[in-house]
Amino acid sequence: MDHERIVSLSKRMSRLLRHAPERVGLTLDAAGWVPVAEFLAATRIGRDELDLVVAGNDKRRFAVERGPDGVERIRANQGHSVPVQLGLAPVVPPERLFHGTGAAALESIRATGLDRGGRHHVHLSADRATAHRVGARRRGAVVVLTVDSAAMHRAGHEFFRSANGVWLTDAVPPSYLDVLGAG
Ligand code: HQG
Repeated sequence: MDHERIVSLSKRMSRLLRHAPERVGLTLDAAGWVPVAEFLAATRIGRDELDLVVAGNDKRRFAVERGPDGVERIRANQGHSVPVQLGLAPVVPPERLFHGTGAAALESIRATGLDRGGRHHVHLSADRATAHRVGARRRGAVVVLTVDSAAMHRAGHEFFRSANGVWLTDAVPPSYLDVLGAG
């Protein structure tokens, strides 16, 4: 399977497992899982294709495992807009985290901080380079904001780390953002 096909399948799988399972008649369980067999039947994706997407995914967007009932299941590791409980335990964040975005969002972010929009959490990166890649998906110039995650944590904000290393938190108030030093 060529790279383009893998990327397009991965996007389709993300859409279904994070945002719109009902589009192919699927229902996710409370933690976002769906049996692999059901997923394959509903999407007409082949088993080999699914394995390639899951194993070859640059960001480990999907998890496949056997549930307590022995049934093999799949879910997206993060990024949902449908209500799911990923069951992540709060963890102590590093001193600083990063958020990459487009210059057009800066003014609004300065005023209100980072909000989670349609997703469950604000997504933060552990390093600048990753944040830059996330921001590069936006139109226009990329800006990388530094988040004072240590201070947020001291003030009682909870942080989670998804299975693929994305840092998640509810919201980042403007006072914890270094927007001036963005770049
Ligand atoms: C922006 C990718 C104006 C925010 C990545 C972002 C990530 C504001 C956009 C994951 C704002 C939301 C998530 C405010 C936030 N005013 N704009 N107050 N607060 N924004 O796609 O972080 O490929 O929901 O800067 O690796 O870009 O999907 O979030 O630009 O982990 O696996 O609102 O997506 O992973 O956009 O990306 P998104 P994101 P995947």
